[in-house]
Amino acid sequence: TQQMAAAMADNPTKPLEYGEDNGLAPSAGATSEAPSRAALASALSEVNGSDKTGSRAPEGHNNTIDTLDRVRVDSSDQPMTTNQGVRISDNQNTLSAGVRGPALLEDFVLREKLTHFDHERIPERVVHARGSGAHGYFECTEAITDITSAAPFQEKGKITPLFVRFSTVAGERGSKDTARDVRGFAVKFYTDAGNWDLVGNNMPVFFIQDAMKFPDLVHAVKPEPHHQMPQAASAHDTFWDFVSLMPESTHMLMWQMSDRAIPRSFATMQGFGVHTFRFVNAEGQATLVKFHWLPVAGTHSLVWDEAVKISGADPDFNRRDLWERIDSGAYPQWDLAVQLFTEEQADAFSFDVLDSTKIIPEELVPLRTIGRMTLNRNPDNFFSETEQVAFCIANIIPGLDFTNDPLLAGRIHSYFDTQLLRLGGPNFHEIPINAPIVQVHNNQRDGFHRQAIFRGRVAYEPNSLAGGCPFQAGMQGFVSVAARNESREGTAKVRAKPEKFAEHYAQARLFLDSQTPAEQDHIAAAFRFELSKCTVPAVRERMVASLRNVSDDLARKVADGLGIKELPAPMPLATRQPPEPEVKRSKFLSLMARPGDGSIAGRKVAIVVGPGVDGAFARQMQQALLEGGAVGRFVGMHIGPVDAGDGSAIDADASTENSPGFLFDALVIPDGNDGLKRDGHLWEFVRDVYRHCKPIVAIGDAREFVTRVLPDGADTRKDKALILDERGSQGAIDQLIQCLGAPRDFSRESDPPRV
Ligand code: HDE
Repeated sequence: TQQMAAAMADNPTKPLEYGEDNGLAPSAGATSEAPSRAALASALSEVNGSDKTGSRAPEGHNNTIDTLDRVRVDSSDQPMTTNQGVRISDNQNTLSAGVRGPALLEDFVLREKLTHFDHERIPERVVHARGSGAHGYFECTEAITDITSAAPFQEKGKITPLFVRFSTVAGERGSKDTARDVRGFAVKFYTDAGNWDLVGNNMPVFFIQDAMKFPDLVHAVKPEPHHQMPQAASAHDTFWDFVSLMPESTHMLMWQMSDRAIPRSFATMQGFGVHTFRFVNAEGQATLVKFHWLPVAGTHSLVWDEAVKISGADPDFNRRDLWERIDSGAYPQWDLAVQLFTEEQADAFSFDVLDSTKIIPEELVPLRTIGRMTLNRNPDNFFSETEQVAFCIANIIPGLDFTNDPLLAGRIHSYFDTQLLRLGGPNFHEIPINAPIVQVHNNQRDGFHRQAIFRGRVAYEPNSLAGGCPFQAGMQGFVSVAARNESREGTAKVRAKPEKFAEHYAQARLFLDSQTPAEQDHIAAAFRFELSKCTVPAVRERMVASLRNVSDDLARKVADGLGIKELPAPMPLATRQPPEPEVKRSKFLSLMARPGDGSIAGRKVAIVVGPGVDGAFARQMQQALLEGGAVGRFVGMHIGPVDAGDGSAIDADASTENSPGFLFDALVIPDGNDGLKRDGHLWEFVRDVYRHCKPIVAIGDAREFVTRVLPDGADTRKDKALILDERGSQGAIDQLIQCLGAPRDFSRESDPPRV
């Protein structure tokens, strides 16, 4: 697997694209030890039985995604051509009748170039427009053949290639990464039984119970139609008007107002399949299942003030982080865990497992880890891969099936439908990033942009002229589970929901009560912020009335922040006798519950280097961080060489102007550094990093500077993330590394922030 991981990260053309020879190659930890293409091919076929003939690969193995190599283009050492492959002699001047004469219609080079340009844009996704993608693989760590015949889970050690796209939901394609929003977490498994798309989010529930409400929800959260504001934000009247009238969204609102809506990194967020699905074994027996992705790096988020500032300084914050993690070899990883349960168990729950506004508390059904996903290769081309990838919840494989979740039903329709417009016709499955690694055989023909050349005169079935091929696979193919009519009340046509769907608040309470006090404060502050942006008082009050059904304490805090003196009456409940919940407080719902493995991989630290800096310490710190997979960047008053105190030069690759402190996970100010202390940016660095509860290291004379800049009442003795030490001490480096790998300690926080 190690070999496999390294092999799949290889892109043999990359060095040339970056111009490795002229020193433009990415420096920090560029993907190392890339084996040759031949080595890759043999490693893959050894591990997976790579097989492009379209027949099934040997049992327990699967084909590979190296089919993409067919379409990868490397233009180094190549002359420029038209789209017809005709070499272009001059790419500067239009063909004209004389140097000052009119352009000629016959200039097919110009016309092709402009026409292609004119058609370069495709519609962005109607939701989840802004996304970032990566290639990787799934490794099965526990075969569950007794439960499912789904290809990826048939053998321990089996590798399945995949492509992942993370996204925000409301913002447009060019919007910021750190909006307060749900994140999409969509995984396309290229299995040897066809493509399986697990199209999930970083939150386990959704705003609505029925697909019928989806267009309303999206219209409410998107920029308001008259003036197209605000971009990538839910803090406006129409969103809160809608959700305050839809009590079923309350549980999701708790998640959305929590720090999960501003993840530090895609690599530090959980993913969820949200709906209840079915696993089906070879005997056709079904087990209900919920899918969870658990980040190996743990769950870590930003704080709101930080997210707001980052969105200005680096709107690509999460995208850049993902790219750099992969490029530097700090491959993001997640365990795939499942909750497995029976229909009988589901019947007994106080909530309905077909209701996507409910979780199944892990206390009721524990997680079982069955594999691990590793993202180890950046796309070669954003448009071809990340933009054109088409996820579809209907893409499932034998061993899986749906349930009657009414939200899921709408999704099964919607994803395929939307791609028809976005990707221009019914053949988008042939776009390389979407193509399965198994050969497609059917009698579908024609349509825009058809790539496959089907041979023969037969495009129908039954036939005798082609020997009956392609033939139906029968029980070898996808078979829907027969017993999946969960409608206990009969099958007469209705527009209605089961009774348990009418309870909307118990799990919102469960979530809130399971958070740490600091997280609860962040939730209250988020509600306050969002509702304070609403201009219609009735909307604010209605939302507070709804919150009273979750917690009077929360409602009071929010009301205080909005200047509402008297709490409105609680919103009437939709059910008179809400069922008693099984779990009222869960160990698993706080971000602190899964701090990760303590690794600092992928973290970024600013090491401040002004003239006279203790260069030996700065370098030692950088080296120690690098060994842990983190990046220590030398930040100077300007980029370029800085004279260290020992007469050497340190090369600053960032400046206090171009890389503000809030972009980093920690700040290190070594001893010496005189000039920098007169740089107002550095004062802001310290204040922001302190306010956002991130570690600060100050050595020697930097200690006095830092304590002067900190707000009144800052605790300089007990605060473990405030590391003030003597010059020459060794402890500071280890202390920083420990703090960096741990969740933030929010005890520094006050609301409002201290002066
Ligand atoms: Fe989506 N959703 N969705 N959604 N969704 C889309 O498909 C839709 C829902 C999710 O990176 C669209 O290709 C309906 C839940 C992700 O390309 C569209 C309903 C969950 C992505 C669509 C939902 C999701 C999408 C827009 C309610 C979490 C991005 C472009 C019935 C489990 C995938 C596209 C990517 C994208 C429809 C609700 C996740 C229009 C109708 C619940 C991660 O088809």
